Amino acid sequence: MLTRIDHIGIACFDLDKTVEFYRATYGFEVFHSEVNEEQGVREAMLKINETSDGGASYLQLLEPTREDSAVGKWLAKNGEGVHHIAFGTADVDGDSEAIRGKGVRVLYDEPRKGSMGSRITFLHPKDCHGVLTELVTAAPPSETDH
Ligand code: V0V
Ligand code: CO
Repeated sequence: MLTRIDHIGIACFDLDKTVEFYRATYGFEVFHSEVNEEQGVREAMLKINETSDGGASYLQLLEPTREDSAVGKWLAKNGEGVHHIAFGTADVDGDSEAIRGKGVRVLYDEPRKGSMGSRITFLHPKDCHGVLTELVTAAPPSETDH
């Protein structure tokens, strides 16, 4: 069951400048940052609020580490902006299989490593009315590394 907006992924050319915009304009601070080489991103998570399911909602600012990454290709075509939305679930395996069974393309056979030790998968934007959609199961609090 999808229980929250886990994050909104925003593609940017310059992570440091974009982080500074969100800090100066809204007062959001970086909660966590990391490089995910598999996904080809350098990212900063800005926590917006905690949610009643024990999780939280974030903005995820994404700068590509290479031009041929998903975010690099998308930025070259579209410029900066909202790249994906992510729903939080306690069971990314079960929920993604159920959604696959409805005929939506799930991009990975098994969930992969996401931000802060989470497990993530993506649904093809062409099957989701133009929205690249991610499903996230957060790491248990003890495993969160930030
Ligand atoms: C591509 N398209 C999109 C899109 N990216 N539509 C909406 N939102 C997006 N973000 C459209 C694109 O305009 C094309 O439509 C069509 O899909 C095929 O795109 P393409 O440019 O040829 O690119 P592909 O097919 O090589 O790759 C697209 C997919 C790729 C979605 C398959 O971006 C992907 O694998 N994404 C999942 C991984 C990811 O995004 N990682 C970065 C975030 P037309 O022109 O044919 O109509 S990592 C992350 O979120 C982490 C680590 C986390 O949360 O923890
Ligand atoms: Co994401």
